[in-house]
Amino acid sequence: MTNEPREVAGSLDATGLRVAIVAGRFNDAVVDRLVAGALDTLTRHGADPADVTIVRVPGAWELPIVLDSLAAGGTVDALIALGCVVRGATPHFDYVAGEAASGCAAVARQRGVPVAFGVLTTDTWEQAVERAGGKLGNKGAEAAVTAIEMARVLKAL
Ligand code: INI
Repeated sequence: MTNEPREVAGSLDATGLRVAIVAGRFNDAVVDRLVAGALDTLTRHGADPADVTIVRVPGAWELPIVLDSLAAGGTVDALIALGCVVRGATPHFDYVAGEAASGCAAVARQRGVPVAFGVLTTDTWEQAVERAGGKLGNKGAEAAVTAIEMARVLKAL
């Protein structure tokens, strides 16, 4: 008998997974495309739309508190954070983008529920559009794939 390492990997099968998408309304023209990309990806991978909850919040700053509440509720296998923060000419960007990122990471670590980070943080509006179904793909769809894989990894551990 050979000794083989135990290898754990997550499939991309979303059948039966309960997923919540939390999306900021700020820059909603872009964020709505991220939501559509995430939803399309989840259902293409087998998720039942009835098992997907979409929660809208004012902006990226508000994402972590709602993610935390959903994770604490114990009714979701994975969370997807979607938003769009455009730098413009204000240092506000750094606070909003920074807190969104660290808050999402904290929820995942503290609650043990994966949080896929699909928050665009760009210098310009054009860069955001390119990443929301434009020539550089759809960050919402990418986040959905990550959410599925991480939900499966955690279930397989
Ligand atoms: N929220 C965003 O999601 N994106 C932004 O680009 C943004 N800018 O630029 O200010 C933004 N600000 C609002 C913030 O998320 C909060 O909703 C607000 O500060 C109230 O708490």
